[in-house]
Formats: sequence, structure tokens, C-alpha cells
Amino acid sequence: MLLKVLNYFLKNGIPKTVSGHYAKPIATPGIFNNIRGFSVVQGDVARIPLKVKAFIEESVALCQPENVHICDGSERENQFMLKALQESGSIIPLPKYQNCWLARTNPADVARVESKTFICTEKREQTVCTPKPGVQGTLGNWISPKDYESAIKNRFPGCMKGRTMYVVPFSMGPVGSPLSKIGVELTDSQYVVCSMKIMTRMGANVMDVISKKNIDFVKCLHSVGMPENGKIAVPSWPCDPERVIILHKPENNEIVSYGSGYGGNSLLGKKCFALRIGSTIAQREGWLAEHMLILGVTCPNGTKKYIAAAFPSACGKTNLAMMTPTLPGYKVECIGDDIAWMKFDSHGQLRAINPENGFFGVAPGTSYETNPNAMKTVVKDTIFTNVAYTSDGGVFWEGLESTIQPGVKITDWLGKPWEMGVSKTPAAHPNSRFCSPASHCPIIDSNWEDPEGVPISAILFGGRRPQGVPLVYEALNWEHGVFVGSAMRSETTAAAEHKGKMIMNDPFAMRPFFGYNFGNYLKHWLSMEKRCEELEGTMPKIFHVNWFRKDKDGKFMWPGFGENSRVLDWILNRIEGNDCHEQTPIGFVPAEGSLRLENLETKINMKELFSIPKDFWLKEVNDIQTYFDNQVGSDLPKEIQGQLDILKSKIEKM
Ligand code: GTP
Ligand code: SPV
Ligand code: MN
Repeated sequence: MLLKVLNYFLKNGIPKTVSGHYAKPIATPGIFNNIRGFSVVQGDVARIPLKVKAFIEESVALCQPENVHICDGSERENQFMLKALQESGSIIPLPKYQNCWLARTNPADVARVESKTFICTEKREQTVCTPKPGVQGTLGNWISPKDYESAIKNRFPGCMKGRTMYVVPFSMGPVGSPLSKIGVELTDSQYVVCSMKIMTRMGANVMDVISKKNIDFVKCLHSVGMPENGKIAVPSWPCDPERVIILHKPENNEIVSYGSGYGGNSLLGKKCFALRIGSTIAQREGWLAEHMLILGVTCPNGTKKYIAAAFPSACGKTNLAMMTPTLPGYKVECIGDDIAWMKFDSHGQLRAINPENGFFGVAPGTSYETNPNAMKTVVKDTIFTNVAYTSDGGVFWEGLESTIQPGVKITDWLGKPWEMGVSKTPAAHPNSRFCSPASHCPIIDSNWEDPEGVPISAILFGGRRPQGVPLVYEALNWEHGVFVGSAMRSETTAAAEHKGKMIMNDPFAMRPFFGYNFGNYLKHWLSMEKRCEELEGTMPKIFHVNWFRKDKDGKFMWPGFGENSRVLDWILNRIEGNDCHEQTPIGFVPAEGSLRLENLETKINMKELFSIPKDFWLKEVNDIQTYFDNQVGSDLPKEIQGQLDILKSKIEKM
């Protein structure tokens, strides 16, 4: 056993501190700490709650790792991991910044794999709606308990041979908050450990919460996998793309992920836990787990409101959450950029927390012009994935052209020389990302870790709609707003495996993330109004926004980014109950002159930007009807069909 421990240090090196001095081993190697015959090289077994220990033992027996390392979440441990990753060639340092690193993946492992993501329940209809016969369902994938078991048996036995299994205890939400939930991820990827340290509250204190409160935790098992022929194509990024599978069993609070090291596939606290498993817990407990950013906006008179917004992947959440308003006197502060957990308090006020601790943001398009706050966030303690790097030790992606000094050479995400204006392929992968601590964001809200959450006054839905959909409109009431969410559509992006740009239905920006039947999800959303009424609260107002409408030449009609503060200004006016709206068949839009347009650099064709073309909307309502008929069928709540009928008759009368 001692030999195993020595081997571990030989392979991974003795940890170095940031300053370069050799550090003592992280903890006394636990050579007496046996988990069923496997040596625990790091960590304190005595501190592990019994049920966590049982989970580790089971998984060790299945995956057969060489060692087990129980993560304590310390900075010393983090540096140890980063060094080991560097030595194995998995990451390279970026000396232009402070403690920043670049990981490049196997080019076959670059995004979430929606087609290989499954939810397991006894009955199919618990997970998915029943599509029309002959129609392929697009609202999630169901797997039977039997197939779930065999999917695991066909992949996991011995998959961690020769590797270390890391035990990562983490909290989604501030440790100890009544709105937070706990998970334990077992993984054979050091990249995952370092990323989970950024994205979640990770560490030994989480184990203590499980022990003290005797609460349940979400079991997350992850392996980058081992291809059947034993050959790892890219040794610095082991994975098994052919056999990738991401499994969820809500009944057991269990996530099992195999074959990918990337983002939402492997950082299991994010989409798998906080959204898929989270939405099932939220349904049971009467709250909402949503794919939403949360921001605070203060207007010139000092009033501050909080807004949550659901846009599909790569449709502008991070950018809105960190925006620099162009309207004078406005201030935006960030609570979260991807996920919101929202619950009514005892006064009927909807309150939201960001369950995450960091940002896993889209790199391309992020720049000092579009999102300076993100740029200031990513220069410290950040792991970049699949961006390009520069000969002066920095990063590069599409949108950063003006930062490149003469003479600086660029290497693309595949490791090949890349020349600006000459190379025909993108320098950074379109789904390349930065992973940074939220606390480094210069406009992080002072209440972002408030255990009670922040009060939500408005919910925005939106997406990439090149045609027909106006810049902003307000839902007439809650039920209409839930309909607007259910009818959301957006152009596909590089965040998942979809090829080409097509308009896809993405209700509530949750299509890839529903943990249970979408029809029941809609009923749950509709039921929120009654819940609020009983507590004598006020429901948030619902809006739909579209920054992405294009003109005849294919150019964006609205400048977006910081200029979106003009839309927030109108929304705040509506929250205050100001009469600055006019009714259209689809909802309320800004009354003439109520959207502030002063000092805009480009002239906006407001008539076009807000036009509601009858032929477009006739097709839209028919497409929505077909979608509901094909995909949701008898699971569609009658209220939602009723809303579509009303919209249809209004459009027909136009
Ligand atoms: P996920 O992290 O995948 O959930 O994405 P996200 O919703 O956080 O999207 P993000 O803010 O990272 O934006 C994705 C892309 O859209 C980036 O390339 C942005 O530059 C671009 N984008 C964001 N906001 C705007 C906008 O207001 N106008 C335009 N034209 N582009 C925008
Ligand atoms: C998304 O795709 O919505 C993301 C990135 O936020 S990932 O974590 O990969 O899901
Ligand atoms: Mn997202």
C-alpha cells in the first residue's frame, strides 16, 4: 500500500506552492484509511459521512481506480492538481495572466451531447410527453431502469483502472443556505476537480454539512471513460466519444456520466444536478429550477430591482448578466449567469439564488467592447477550454482581434498556427469557454450569496429570432407569460451537437434540461400563481426579448449588449406600473417614444424592429400548434392551448 502512495507522488509530483517552494503533502497520506482494499492517498476518511462512504465503496468496486483522493477544496490541493495537469500536458499555463490555464480537448469532445442524455424513470411518461405516433420526441430522452443498469454495466466496470478517483463534495448554493443542495461527484478527471472548485462551493466543510444535518446528497459518478479497444486517441484529454452517455435517475437523486470531460457533460453540478435533477426536486418541493441568469438593476432614482432571464445556450445570458449600461445613471450587478433556483418566501415574494460559484462562459464574441466585466473576470484563476493562445502567453478568440499586438503569433484551438485575416477556420472553437470564479466579477452583486436569495420582479424569455419577433413585448398576465415561455423558439448554436443554424423550439430555454415531463412542468409553472396568491404576494411580470432580429441584409437591427439597458429601462417602468405600453395581438410593446433612444450611435428602424407581420405570425401560431400537437399531445395543459387559441384569433383579425 505504501508503494501505491509513493507511486502516486512519483506520477503526480510533490505539490508545489504558488511561489514555487515545495509544499508538504496535502494531508498525511491515509495509508491506514482503507476503502475496501483501495488506498486513500489523500484525505480524511474519518470525516466522510457513512452514506458517502457507501457511495464511494460501491463506485470503487465498479470502476476499480488505483487510488482514491478525497478532495478538501484547499488552494494547496488546487495547485497540486493544476501542476499534475500541466505535467501530463492537459493544460498549459498562460503567463500573461494570473493563475490562468488553457485546456484543449479531444476535438470529438467539445460540447454537450443532447442525444446521449437520458432520464430514467419507471414509466416513460414520467420523463417525456407522448409525441404523435411516428414523430421523434425532442423534449428529452427516457431510458428504462433495465437499460439504465445495462448502460452502466457496459461502460463502467474497470473504467478507472490505473487512475485516481477523486471525491468532490460540493454545495450548489452558499454552504448551509436553506435553498442550497449538496452533491458528491466521483471523477477520474483532474480537470473536472479544478473546474468544480471554481463552479461550486467545493470542499471538506460540505461533508460536515451532510454529517451534521444528516441530509441527502445527489450522487454524481463521472468517468472520462476508456475506449473498448483500450486506445486513448488524445492522451492529454482521455475520453470515449463513441460511448458517451449521461444518465439521471431522479428517484435516487443520482447522476452517472461516462465518456466526456466537457462542460455540462462532466461538471455534474451544473446542468445535470442544478437543472435536470434540480427541476424534479423543485417540482416535489414547490419551487423552480431554471436556466436563467439573475441580475440587479439600479435606476437613476436609486430604486433597485432584480430580474431573471431564460435564453437558450449561447443566446446572451452571460452578456446580459454582466452588462455595462449605456443609459446614464443605470447600474447592473450580477448574481448569476446561467441557473436560478427560485422559491416564494413566506410573504409570497419570489426569491432567487444562483446555485453556482463561477461562470462557464462562451468565449467567442466576448471582448472589452461587448463585455468588459467578463474580460476583467477572466484574467485571474481561470481555466480556458478550446480557445486559441498567443505567443505572448495570452488567449485569443473571435472578437479579440484588436488586442493582438504586431508580431504576436496565434495558435488555434487545435494547436495549429493561425493567421488573422488569412486562416479560413475559426481560431477558437465556437463553443470554447472560460471557467472563472464569480467572485472575480467586478460587478458581482453584494447580495449574490444571500442565503435567502434576491427578490425577483420580472422574468424575461428570449432567443435568437432573426425574423418577425419584436425587440421586447410584455405578457398580459401570468398564464399568458407561461404560454410565451412554452412557445419559445431560437436558432441553434454551438453549445450542443446540432449542426447548422435552424429555428428550434426551446421552451423556457429548458429543452435540453427538463428533468421530467414538459406537460407537468407547465402545470407546475401555472400553479405558481395560486401559491403566490395564498401567500398574498405579487407575481413577477413576464417579458419576451429578442436582441437578434435581422434586416434584409442580414445585419442585426439592434446594437445589443450595453444598449439593452434601454430595454431594461422600459421593463423597470412597467414593473413600477407606469403607463408606457400599448397593446398588440402578441402582448404589450413600448408606447411611441417610451423606449429611450437618445445618443444611440446608429439609427434604428423602430418601425421594422417592432413590426408584427401578419403572415409571419400566422405561420408562427400554426408552427406552435403543430409543435404542441406533435410533441406535447395530451400532456398540454388546457390553459396553454387556450392561450394559443386566443393568440391565433387575434392574429387572424389583424
Ligand atoms: P450559455 O453559457 O451557453 O448558456 O450561453 P449564454 O446564454 O450565457 O450566452 P452568452 O452571453 O455567452 O452569449 C453568446 C453569444 O451571443 C456571444 O458570442 C455573445 O457575444 C453574443 N451576444 C450576447 N448578447 C448579445 C446581444 O445583445 N447582441 C448580439 N448581437 N449578440 C449578443
Ligand atoms: C449551456 O450549454 O447552456 C452551458 C454550457 O451553459 S454547458 O455547461 O456545457 O452546458
Ligand atoms: Mn447555459
